[in-house]
Amino acid sequence: MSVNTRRTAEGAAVATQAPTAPAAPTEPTTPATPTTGPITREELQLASRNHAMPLEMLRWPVTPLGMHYLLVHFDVPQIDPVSWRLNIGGLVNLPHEYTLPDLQHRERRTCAVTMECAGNGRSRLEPRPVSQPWDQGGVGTAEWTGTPLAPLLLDAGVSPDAVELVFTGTDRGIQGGVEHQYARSLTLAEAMSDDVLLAYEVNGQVLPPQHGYPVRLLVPGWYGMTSVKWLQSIEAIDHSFDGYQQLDSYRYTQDADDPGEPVQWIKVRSLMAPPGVPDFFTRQRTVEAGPVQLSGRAWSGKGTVDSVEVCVDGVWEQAQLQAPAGRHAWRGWTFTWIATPGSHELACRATDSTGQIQPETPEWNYQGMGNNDIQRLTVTVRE
Ligand SMILES: Nc1nc2c(c(=O)[nH]1)N[C@H]1C(S)=C(S)[C@@H](COP(=O)(O)O)O[C@H]1N2
Ligand SMILES: [Mo]
Repeated sequence: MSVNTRRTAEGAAVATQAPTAPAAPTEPTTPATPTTGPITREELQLASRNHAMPLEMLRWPVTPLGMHYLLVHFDVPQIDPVSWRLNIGGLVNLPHEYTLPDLQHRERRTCAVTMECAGNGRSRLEPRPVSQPWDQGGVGTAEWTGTPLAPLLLDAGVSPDAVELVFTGTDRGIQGGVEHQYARSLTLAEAMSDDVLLAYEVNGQVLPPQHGYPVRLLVPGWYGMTSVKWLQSIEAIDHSFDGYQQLDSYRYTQDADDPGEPVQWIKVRSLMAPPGVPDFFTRQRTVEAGPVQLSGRAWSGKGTVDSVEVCVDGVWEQAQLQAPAGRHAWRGWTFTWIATPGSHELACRATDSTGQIQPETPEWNYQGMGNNDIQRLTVTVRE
């Protein structure tokens, strides 16, 4: 398989050659090359389809539905729940076909999970990878309800020859010149983790169409691309999955030809709910002088958040931490700031139990993945 310049960021159209396909794909119009230029019409188109969580929603421990971020590569499919089936097959002893009620009648579990798009923070890189141009709001926490995946895999009897499971969604489109259904894989061990769910409800409601109705995979701790929406099949295979969303996209790479490393666990990050009142156009903040309660949330996919620090005009101090809403959910933090008149710079950063800390400046990569750089905001304090 010729990968040529196929490796690109999430959602980006890319100048590419057809790998070995007989018919050349339609020539994409946007170059994938990172740019320092203004936001393009294609980026605006993606940004308005795939909305962020407004940062004031950090005040809620569970993000209200509709305020959770959204990322859809292709079109939201329209799925008839009556004819919908989930197929489990490939290298298994007993292939299964499940209806929605079949899954709903199995063990039911609810879990608060912080999900973040791997491309969150992408537009803050320089030069900027041309794709969904997230600033910082590509994150949210929801209470997902579903059935654990592991018992379904045990029922299917995955063959000892199987090394990975491929999760395929119903949605189809073209990315990097390759037409495919959205699909991602996990190793058998990863898929058997007790945390992994097939979710059919979110925040106590039926999954809305945009979040994967009727059933999505949910892999807590991993960046969002792993949690395949509109799930249609799970297939056990005896090799490493080489689908576009696995091998070409979601890699930490330095250029178009670098195979790089796979994007997996969510890096440590904290964000602050912007204090005071915003300016409509610039979003700059204004607060009254005196004690100001700063607050926000912090999370890490692999470890647990051990500390959050707040920086006022270059001086770091510890914030107070709250208990997380769940093992895979963010935890709240607060900090009382005595605001004095003038202009001030605020920042926050988290450290997790694996020793990861947020970087001062973004760590650049070609696809704009996993940028967890420190949030900074300028606040004007009035007498
Ligand atoms: N089938 C399918 N699953 C998908 C996607 C997609 O486009 N198609 N996008 C992925 C990405 S990149 C992210 S970040 C999350 C977003 O989930 P949400 O829109 O429910 O927040 O879904 C993932 N699952
Ligand atoms: Mo994503």
